[in-house]
Amino acid sequence: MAARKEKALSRLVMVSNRVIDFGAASQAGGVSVAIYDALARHSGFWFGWNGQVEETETPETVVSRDGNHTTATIPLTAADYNDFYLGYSNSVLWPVFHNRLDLAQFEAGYYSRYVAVNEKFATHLAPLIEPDDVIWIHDYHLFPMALELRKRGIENPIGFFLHIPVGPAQALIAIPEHREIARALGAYDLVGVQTHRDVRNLIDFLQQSVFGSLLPSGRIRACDAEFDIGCFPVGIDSNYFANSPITQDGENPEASRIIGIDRLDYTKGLPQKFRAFGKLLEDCPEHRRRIVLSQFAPPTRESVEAYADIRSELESLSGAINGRFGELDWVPINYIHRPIPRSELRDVYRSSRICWVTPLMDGMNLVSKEYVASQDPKDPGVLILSKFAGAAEQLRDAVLVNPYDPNDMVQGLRKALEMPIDERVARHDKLASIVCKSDAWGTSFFSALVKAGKRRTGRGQPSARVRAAMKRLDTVPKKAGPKKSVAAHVGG
Ligand code: ADQ
Repeated sequence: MAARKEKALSRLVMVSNRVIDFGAASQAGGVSVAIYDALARHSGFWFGWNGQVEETETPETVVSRDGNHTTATIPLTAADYNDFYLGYSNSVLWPVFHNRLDLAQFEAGYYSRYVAVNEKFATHLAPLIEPDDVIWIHDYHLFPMALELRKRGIENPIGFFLHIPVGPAQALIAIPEHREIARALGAYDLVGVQTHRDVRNLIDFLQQSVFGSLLPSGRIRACDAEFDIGCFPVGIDSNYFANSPITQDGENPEASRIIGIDRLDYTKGLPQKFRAFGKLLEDCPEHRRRIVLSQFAPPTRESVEAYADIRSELESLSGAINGRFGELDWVPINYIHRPIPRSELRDVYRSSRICWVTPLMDGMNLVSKEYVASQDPKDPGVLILSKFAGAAEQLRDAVLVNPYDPNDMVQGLRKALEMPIDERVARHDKLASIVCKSDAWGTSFFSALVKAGKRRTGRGQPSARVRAAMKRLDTVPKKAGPKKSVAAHVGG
């Protein structure tokens, strides 16, 4: 296999369902962005699905390089795509982990295909692994990956990071295969989640599902295995976003822009946002003509029914609000159904007076951090953030709102619109200091994983190659970087 000849295939092995084309700006999504940024600082490669559907059960692994990045990918079959990706991953695990049991579709055949694709990934990945590699698996599509890799003799440290939130245990145990999922976690050395809320929910789930217990050492014992659970809030490359020359509301001083940037997903609270915006225009006529809501929301997973529903709901809501309040020279909601090219993102953030982030539940929410990092510190915009986004655990100085409560949403919006400059600057200073520190995500997870791997194998010192990698990571230049990790470990 071509991959075996690749000398550079070692170090940090990132595995996620989907590997993006590094050159394509349109492939928006928080997981890809986070992995891409982390791999820019580590040697290693990224393994996963290439986004193609091909009818072969024995695909070949294709290894390619783009600049410093190396990827190893395989295609999926149509059945994989339907039952593993759209089915079990996005119609069972995604809604349930976001506490939307009402949208879950438990169909026969989904779970067996979910396991089969994890087996397929493991079969193709195992031959690429070298003895000193550190393996980092991402997200809910791949819970069983470590188990499958261990079955194939892989003894390397394997970590898992869940990008989405962990819903309450009562929701999770409604998944018919919840015990299998809990058991699968036991094959990892370290399981990382975004927030302290998620750590609590995950421990609660393990206790209720498989009688897991929290040991005095801080490690978790479940299904004859011991592993660490830690909280590692995902960060962004804040230096990149801090570098925008545009000033606030540059191109249209008449109307202040309120920006929304989300994937079109029912978890993002978009109907709640549109309704609250209509209510503000209704209740506060003085703001009419003075503000525009620009909402970018590219569609994802359109073949899943709940996603088609949200699309038509938003189209009808924006149409109704624009029809009711719009005028010849002013359209209140600018609803754009495609991604912003990444190269334009920071300028759009910087030229927007407010960023309005309203998820009903979200693992972290990178948009909120990107907006903060993009602001002019002397004349910053205001972040309005749902208290149910993981980011709200860190970004306490945003204007925090409850997206379920229209009155609270309108009040938050008014507060942001009317906020005096000194308060904007004071809040932004505090937010920016936290966002700058969040660059340490990849480094802190990697270091914790290496340590957790040693605990499992009882091995002494890490090898020279792992030590060199850790040293390199410690010397990554940071803007105002703290040496200590922002992660708060439960285990060790
Ligand atoms: P997402 O649900 O995709 O991520 P988010 O964290 O907001 O959500 O990340 C979105 C990323 O994609 C951002 O970097 C953003 O700039 C980009 N993006 C989103 N919409 C875009 C658009 N319209 N045009 C261009 N770019 C767009 C998942 C979890 C989150 C978690 C991340 C990372 O659901 O909770 O924060 O992973 O762990």
